[in-house]
Amino acid sequence: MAGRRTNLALLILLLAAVITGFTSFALGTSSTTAIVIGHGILSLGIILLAPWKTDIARRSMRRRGWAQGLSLTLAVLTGVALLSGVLQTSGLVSKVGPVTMMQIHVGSGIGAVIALLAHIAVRPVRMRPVDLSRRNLLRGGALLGAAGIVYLGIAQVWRLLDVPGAKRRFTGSHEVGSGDPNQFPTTQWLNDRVPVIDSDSFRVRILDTEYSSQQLMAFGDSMDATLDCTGGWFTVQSWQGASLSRFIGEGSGRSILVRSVTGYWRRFPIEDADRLLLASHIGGEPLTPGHGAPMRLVAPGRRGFWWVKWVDSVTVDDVPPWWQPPLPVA
Ligand SMILES: Nc1nc2c(c(=O)[nH]1)N[C@H]1C(S)=C(S)[C@@H](COP(=O)(O)O)O[C@H]1N2
Ligand SMILES: [Mo]
Repeated sequence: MAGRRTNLALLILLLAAVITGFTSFALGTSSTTAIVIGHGILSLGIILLAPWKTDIARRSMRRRGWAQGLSLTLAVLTGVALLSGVLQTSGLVSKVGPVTMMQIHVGSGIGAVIALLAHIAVRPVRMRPVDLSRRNLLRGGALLGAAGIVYLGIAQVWRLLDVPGAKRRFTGSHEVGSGDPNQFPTTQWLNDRVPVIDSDSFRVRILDTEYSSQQLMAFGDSMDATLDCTGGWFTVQSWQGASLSRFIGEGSGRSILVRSVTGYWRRFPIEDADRLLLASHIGGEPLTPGHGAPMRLVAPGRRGFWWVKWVDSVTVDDVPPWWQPPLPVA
């Protein structure tokens, strides 16, 4: 009975941790604070249940074979995801060799879910009415309360040690090189590559007209905005170029499609036109190739993956803005 309860609690916590983790990536606007904190607390709840789970696991050790290997894989992946998550919040170690702490965290997290689904297929956990008894709900509440205290405790330790993670943004990201265009990383979403483009002859097509980067710059629009990558860092910079509202009026369609020469794209609600800047410059200097030269999108309030680089076309159509994968697929 107690074993079943622990297993069920672990299952719910892990799924909830994955859903909140995914959501804080996909949204990342000002409303995500609670989700990011919730992700931390749910995940710490998993650590608190570890002693009970170890007990259950020890008892079922007699069953050998690949099912046991699967359990072990699940335990290791969960452990790595938890450890890398806590380390990520500290900001102390951002890389292990060529991979970032956030990549380890997301990779092991996705791996853990796959192992979990396989584990459930082998050893199903069935819900019973007693699982939702008052007593069990109170137990769940107490567990989350304890996890909340651990969460605050860790935050307090980071503050006392004055580690970089003490000054995180509400998305969980750490600040790098704000105000200095040469001091923040260049990143690609998955495996996109910096294309070779001749900035002088390149033209971006906005609706039906082509513009050079000089022409864009001549519009003279400027905006201070925070680029916040799901990789776990953010930077505040000043960007120059042309606001999309100069070309796109409300009512001309439902969404704005911004495409890169690489094939990467994102779709925005038409109402966002006056909040989106097609930038050719940063801090008054031309963009570097890594940062999206000749022109890249600046999308304040949205996570970095919306900030399409090497933009070659901006079009308007009647496709609803939500008709796209929540995270880029290429
Ligand atoms: N074409 C294209 N644009 C892209 C990406 C990409 O892979 N391809 N990555 C996005 C991601 S995930 C981030 S965080 C920002 C990074 O911008 P930066 O390299 O200037 O820091 O660019 C975005 N724009
Ligand atoms: Mo990113």
